[in-house]
Amino acid sequence: MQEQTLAIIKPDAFSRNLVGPIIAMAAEKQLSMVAARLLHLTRKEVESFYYVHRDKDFFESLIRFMTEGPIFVMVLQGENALTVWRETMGATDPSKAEEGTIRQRFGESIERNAVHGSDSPESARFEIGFFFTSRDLLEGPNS
Ligand code: FUP
Repeated sequence: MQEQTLAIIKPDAFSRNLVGPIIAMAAEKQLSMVAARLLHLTRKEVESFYYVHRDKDFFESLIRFMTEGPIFVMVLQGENALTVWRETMGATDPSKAEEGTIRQRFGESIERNAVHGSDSPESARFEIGFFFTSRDLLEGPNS
């Protein structure tokens, strides 16, 4: 099934110039970029994006991290894109991530874990809509 997922290269990876290597890893898995933006999130934006985690004790720290520098946000499209991208990222905690995954290679901690990927079709819809309009998508419903 062709799917679209929202992927973020987080401030830790962006600041270490890892956008290129991470995009290359997506391409190797046949995931195509159909939209992309560079931006530096505000506190309010991170609070909304990570709304489901608002009651967690790591929330404050997560906001500080996600606002510390620019991020690269993209929509990846391909066969089973959600699962394929999550497998390419590896486990949330880099110390538990499989060999060769992005988080195992580039993640520094459970918080500074290099990348984000939508975890369900519902969150993919919300997250893509959070950053992009259908006009931004190369192969969206309006193209
Ligand atoms: P994931 O879907 O793998 O990104 O993981 P979660 O949705 O569980 O968590 C979202 C983000 O919250 C993680 F990417 C990093 C942060 N987090 C922490 O900082 N500490 C934790 O213990 C768990 C998650």
